Amino acid sequence: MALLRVVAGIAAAALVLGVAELVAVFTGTGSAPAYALGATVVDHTPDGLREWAIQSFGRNDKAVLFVCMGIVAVLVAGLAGWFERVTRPVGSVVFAVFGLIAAVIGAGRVGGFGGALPALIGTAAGILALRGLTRRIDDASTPPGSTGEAAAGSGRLVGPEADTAGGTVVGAGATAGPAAIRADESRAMVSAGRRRVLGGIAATGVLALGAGLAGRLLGGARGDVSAERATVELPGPATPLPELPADADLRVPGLTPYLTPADEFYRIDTALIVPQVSTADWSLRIHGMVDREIVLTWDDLARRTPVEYVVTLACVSNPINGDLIGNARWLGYRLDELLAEAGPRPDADMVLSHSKDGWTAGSPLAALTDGRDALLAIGMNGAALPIQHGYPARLVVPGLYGYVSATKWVTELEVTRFDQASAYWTRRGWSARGPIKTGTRIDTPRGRGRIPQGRTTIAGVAWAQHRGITGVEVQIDNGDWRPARLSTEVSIDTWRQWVYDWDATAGQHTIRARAIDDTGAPQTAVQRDVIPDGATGYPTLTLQVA
Ligand SMILES: Nc1nc2c(c(=O)[nH]1)N[C@H]1C(S)=C(S)[C@@H](COP(=O)(O)O)O[C@H]1N2
Ligand SMILES: [Mo]
Repeated sequence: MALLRVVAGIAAAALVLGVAELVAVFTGTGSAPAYALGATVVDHTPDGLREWAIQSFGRNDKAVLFVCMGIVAVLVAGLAGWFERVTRPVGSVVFAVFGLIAAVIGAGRVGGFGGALPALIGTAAGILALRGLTRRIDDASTPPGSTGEAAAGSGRLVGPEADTAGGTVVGAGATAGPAAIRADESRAMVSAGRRRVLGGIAATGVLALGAGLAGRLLGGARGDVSAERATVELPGPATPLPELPADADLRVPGLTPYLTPADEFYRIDTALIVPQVSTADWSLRIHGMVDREIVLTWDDLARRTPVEYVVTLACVSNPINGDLIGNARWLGYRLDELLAEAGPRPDADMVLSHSKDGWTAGSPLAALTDGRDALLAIGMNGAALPIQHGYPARLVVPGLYGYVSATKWVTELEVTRFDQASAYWTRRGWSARGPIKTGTRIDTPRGRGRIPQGRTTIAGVAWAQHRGITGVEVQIDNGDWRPARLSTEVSIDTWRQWVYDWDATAGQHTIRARAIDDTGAPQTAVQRDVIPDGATGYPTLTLQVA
């Protein structure tokens, strides 16, 4: 019966989540406890652990989070079920405590009592199920009538389990005569009871699954904007992007292409459920330290003419030789023009951009107004923004790491000051300012592999957004730094490919690369971690040449 109690606890907890998922269809996806708790964990994960998770699991970091939460939930629910008794509802109390916490968090995330409903109603259903299942288990452990009669016959209680409510174990066969018959009867009743328990658990499981699936389907269908995105019409840019120079992409095997396809573009955000924002509901409010607050709707944007630029976006969490960087064509509206319409006050120095899901980035006002191609982007590589990359609108600012500039699902630009406001990651220990550091990556040869002797192409990409790359140098085994050949520069806002031909000799070799930006000085050799404002150091590759 102990195992059944554990399973009953887990089934009841599944019912909590399933019912909550269904209620959340009406109160908003953000209020489902699994999501609300997960998002809270994301917001409060210590930096070291988060970086480790991003770097170990990459794109799967969110899946790993949910699996870990699932394991904890199963353990807690199992224990709650194990300890629950009809006369001693410890497990129910555990459910209630977790349910209340989830309700408070859900209300907080959705901003209202409605957000508490999924957890409250789900928990109520779960506790009812747990009570019902426990009653059946307790009954099955102590068949009705057996107590008095057996006690009369043998002076002890008959019960097959040690965990009956107040019962002691007795070997039913140990008593002879009429008592043994009664024990047989009670054994039959026990197995009938056991069937009732199993039936109850199965029914709870089916209900949980049904409610959860229905919730997911209805909720997903309700908010999903992928159909809208597929048909949304984007205006053409004022001037079409000029053809890329022929040698902007050197097309070397193993080398990252100059333009990153949208479906290969790295994705980083705190969103456990990708926000679904319809153009009909979207607007951008520019407010704070401005002369005139303005609100732009999607239709307002449609009356303007967009521009298109190529910009290389990079994540501050990108380790040396990492792939949290990508280059795309962005279609959008110049932020300097939009901000000018609102008229930022002279003493403002920061724009705190807010997303639909409550995330924020703090960009220097100067970086958005100094003439660089900072955009409110609505298109990526010739199509509407992919939902994961911020549909319908996001920010793209050349030269700033994403965490201080690239707000996806953007809804507000709050003009303010660095000494008055701080953004999501700054509150968690990252630098308030995040200019992109000059960097390079070796793309090929990859890994610690073996390569054959002879002519070998070493190649990679280098970036120093909004300053520009003027050179890349390669060093073999602590030898002299030698210049690599660069692809044609498209703009100072995008990365450049580089290639170095090497005559590989047998043995082990260490290869390093370093980029040179417009200052003429190579990037720093000092090795530093990504926290608080981006990694530094040379990418290094060790090779065995056969
Ligand atoms: N709403 C929202 N926007 C966000 C983030 C986020 O967590 N939430 N992360 C930022 C970070 S850290 C980076 S590096 C870029 C990544 O953009 P991408 O996912 O389109 O590559 O988005 C930025 N915009
Ligand atoms: Mo990032």
